[in-house]
Amino acid sequence: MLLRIDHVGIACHDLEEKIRLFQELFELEVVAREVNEEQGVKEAMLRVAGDSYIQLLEPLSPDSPVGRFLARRGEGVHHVAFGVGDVSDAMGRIAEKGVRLLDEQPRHGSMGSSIAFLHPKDVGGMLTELVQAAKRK
Ligand code: MC0
Repeated sequence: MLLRIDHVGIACHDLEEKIRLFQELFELEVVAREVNEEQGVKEAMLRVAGDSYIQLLEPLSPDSPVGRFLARRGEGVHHVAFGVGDVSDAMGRIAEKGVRLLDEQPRHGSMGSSIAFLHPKDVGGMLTELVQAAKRK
């Protein structure tokens, strides 16, 4: 079902500062930036290799998933995202195993992807995202 680790999402207070840190430490390149109002984040994708990324996430408000996470736990790993071929199919197969889906329908994710989140309490404490990458033109 899973094709790859698509990205690791990292919550931060200051996106520009963390972009500089990751660029400097690991010589990564920013390949996309986006404001996602629905998810309440400003984010940047830094390519690690192939189709796997570090995603840096700054909340748009304290009352957003990443804002609440920062208040409760501080900066750090917020979620792990797995690449799948068909996100609706993967959601259905995972829901059948009793895992709570946080999204009823796939939503818009970075770089034109379709995404869905799984409840962290049903995945060993790890907020998990499924990602179907946008079709390459
Ligand atoms: C909360 N919990 C977490 C967690 N956030 N555990 C692991 N990792 C996290 N990131 C734990 C809490 O500590 C709590 O445990 C329990 O889950 C329930 O939390 P809650 O009180 O319901 O807290 P809320 O209201 O902040 O909701 C958490 C929840 C929410 C995961 C349901 O953040 C959510 O729906 N997230 C999905 C959307 C999202 O995260 N979007 C931002 C990234 P205890 O033991 O205290 O009960 S958007 C993104 O990444 C896009 C742009 C993309 O990739 O393309």
